[in-house]
Amino acid sequence: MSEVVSYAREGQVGVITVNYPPVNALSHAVRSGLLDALRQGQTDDEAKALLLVCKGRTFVAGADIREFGKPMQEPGLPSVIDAFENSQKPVIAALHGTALGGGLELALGCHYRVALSTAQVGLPEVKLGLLPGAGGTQRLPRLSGTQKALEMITTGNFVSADEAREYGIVDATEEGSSIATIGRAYAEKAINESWPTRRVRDLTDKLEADKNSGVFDEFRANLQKRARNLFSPFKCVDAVEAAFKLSFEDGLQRERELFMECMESPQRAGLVHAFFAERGVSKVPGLSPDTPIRDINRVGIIGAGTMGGGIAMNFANVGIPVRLLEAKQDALDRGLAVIRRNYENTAKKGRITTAQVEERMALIEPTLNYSDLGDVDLVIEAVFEDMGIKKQIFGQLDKVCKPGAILASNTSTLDIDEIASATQRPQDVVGMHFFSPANVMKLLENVRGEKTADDVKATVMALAKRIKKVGVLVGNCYGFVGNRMLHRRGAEAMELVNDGATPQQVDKVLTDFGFPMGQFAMSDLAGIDVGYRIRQERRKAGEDIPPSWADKLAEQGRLGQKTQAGIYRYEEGSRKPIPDPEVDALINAFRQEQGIASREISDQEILERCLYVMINEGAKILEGGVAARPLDIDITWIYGYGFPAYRGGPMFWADQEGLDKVLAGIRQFHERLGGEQWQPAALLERLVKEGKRFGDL
Ligand code: 3H9
Repeated sequence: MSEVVSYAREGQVGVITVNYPPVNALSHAVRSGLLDALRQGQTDDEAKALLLVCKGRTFVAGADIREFGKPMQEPGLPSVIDAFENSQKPVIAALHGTALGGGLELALGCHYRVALSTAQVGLPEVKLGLLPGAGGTQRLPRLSGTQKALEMITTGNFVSADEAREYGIVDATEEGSSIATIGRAYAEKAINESWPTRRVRDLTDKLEADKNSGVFDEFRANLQKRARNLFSPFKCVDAVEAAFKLSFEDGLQRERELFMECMESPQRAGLVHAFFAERGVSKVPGLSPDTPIRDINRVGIIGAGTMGGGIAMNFANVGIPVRLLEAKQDALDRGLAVIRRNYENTAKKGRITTAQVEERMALIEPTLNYSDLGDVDLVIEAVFEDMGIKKQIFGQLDKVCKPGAILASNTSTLDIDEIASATQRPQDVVGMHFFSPANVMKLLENVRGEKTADDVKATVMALAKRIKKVGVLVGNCYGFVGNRMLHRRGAEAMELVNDGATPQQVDKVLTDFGFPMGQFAMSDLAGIDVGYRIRQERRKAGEDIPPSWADKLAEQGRLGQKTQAGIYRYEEGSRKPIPDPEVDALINAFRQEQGIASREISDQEILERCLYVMINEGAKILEGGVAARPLDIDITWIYGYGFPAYRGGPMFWADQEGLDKVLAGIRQFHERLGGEQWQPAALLERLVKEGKRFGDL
């Protein structure tokens, strides 16, 4: 008998138990174990019905993703499910935790399903660039009807046990703590009431009812809007449509073909990389998982502007009280009003209740006094990027905060060690760089200073999870990982415009690549003054930052969306960037002033210059140890800057492109354009020489 699947009889019920931590994924061992156990159940004369149940935190959460891309070992999941469905004895699946993907498909191959009321079910394959490939696209619509099946399969979203019962996906839900007990009682009921072996494949009434509904065209049109660049959601629709057009067997065959197309797509590779990378970032090399964590029960935030307010919301959302400090009453009032408006808008969309709006607002306590930060466990400073002001604030915090409080800065570029030097406790100082809008964006770039204590690093990483962010721990340098690379791309985008491209051409190349927003539209969103102020800071510090046409926009008060004019113009109440001839004229005048001759720039050149410059910088970031692994960079870019997850992040994308090609491009730009940014990274040169990829590091 397999170690991961066991068979035992309890009364008249033959119990098949899967025990393969952490999530009972359908590895080769589990698949063969399931077939063995099923055979035992079939030949056990005392067993009148079979129960499939899982140990640990969840029912089967899907195929074993680690096996993707490797040769498939028999038995495949479809044949396991086929065997369950064809069992002569009724098979009952008892679900708890998350029954997902191949796990739910296995349950759909059973004759009845009972679920713990806290369970969730879903077919999230699309999030991995796949479609349900073990009958899910054929069986789910037979139970739930087309609309629901399409929704679940194309979004990958989970539904609760109660909803699943309502849609016909599970037959019953039960309260309780032991799924084995619930499952057994349900199986006994099946035996006592002589339930037949009801095969989902034979159910056709819901398919008949939906036959001419036109829902497929509607779904495809919808996907064109929300998933334009994605491959697998469209294949999901094709597969579900096959359930209507073809016999069950032919539908399965069609599903398999479409599944294999997805499996072989680069998007699948990118999304699976992103899945594991997201989990990988929390395992920080050199930081033991046993590192103690400081208690964080109350947080102070300095600055009630856009960032500070957004950061405060993250904590209030998970029930952590916040003291929000501002220098002036009117700024505090404005900040609180914005937070309230944000919450009320969320309530209007039905995502939270009006009672929750009040609960969350009550957790945010405004103050004008630093002395009110004496009892907080963590302070996050979120004032604008000015080293002098930040140092003054940290000096003040050092005086008022209790020993052991973590002092964090939300700086996006400045030196954490210099900020820490304003205190007597640099071991407690760390960067916590949130991304705008801070209550929405999932990335939290935690920056370790030279002296930051291990338990502080571990605490901010754990805190990221608590406030539902993805935390990446990075080293201290100008711009850290994310903005250091962004600034390279930003500067290159500016150069491209100097050379003859228009801002809208650059942005279109980036959005066609899959970024939700182009470089220049993003500058308008963040505010042109942000970059301007940073450049001015650096100029003040003696750096040689050349003049730019963006400086001229800032000086004219074209600050971006907030002034309805920046690099683009905006109509009242709209965020849609509209190209502005005035800006074209300003750029032309700038070119003339600087004696720059403009030329036609191809889209390919834009793409290569914008992305290769990032990859080169990413390689330098790895060389210097600012990011520990390529996956830390990939996740930073996916969650902080909207790098398309289906391309796996910049470093994974570079591996897919071929590092030799990328390096050749970088060398060519170095020769043609010069500049430190195009000096090839030694790491990149070494990898190419050794025939390796970033993924091999
Ligand atoms: C599929 O089923 C295809 C079929 O249709 C067709 C086949 C023919 N495999 O997320 P967590 C690991 S496609 C292998 O931190 P949570 C994960 O890497 C699959 N490993 O926990 C992590 O490992 P580590 C469809 C998996 O409680 C550990 O488990 N299914 C798998 O926050 C804990 O994970 C999915 O897409 C897997 N399938 O969330 C479900 N799943 O500790 C994907 C997880 O070493 N999984 N691991 O870092 C999830 O959505 C979440 O993991 C889950 C738990 C909700 C289950």
